Amino acid sequence: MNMSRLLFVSLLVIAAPAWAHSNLDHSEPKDRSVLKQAPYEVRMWFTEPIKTKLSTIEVHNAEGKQVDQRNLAADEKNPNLVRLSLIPEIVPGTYKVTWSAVAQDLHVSKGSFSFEVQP
Ligand SMILES: [Cu+2]
Repeated sequence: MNMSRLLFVSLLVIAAPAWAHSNLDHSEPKDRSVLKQAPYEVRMWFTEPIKTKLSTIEVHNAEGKQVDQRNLAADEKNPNLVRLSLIPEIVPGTYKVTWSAVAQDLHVSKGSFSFEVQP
């Protein structure tokens, strides 16, 4: 086996887990966090890139009003990171993020978390 073939096989082994399904690693705001300032976006880091066109992330306030801007997109530099803008009028209260993420292998993972904005 020559070096380039060895390298190729090694890359295949390293790349294989990239097609496993994707789980939420962490988020900003964090689950159950209490914020002194209203966030302008929700960021979620997944274990693998997700298909943003097939995935859904929504943010609702306590009254059930959707307060995100429906502009879910992957970060330009980090494909595992997705961003969702919030409306500018985030007032004190509790907010719930509900998500359904479709991985490259089309497996779906779901969850929700919440955060609070203090007066
Ligand atoms: Cu999978």
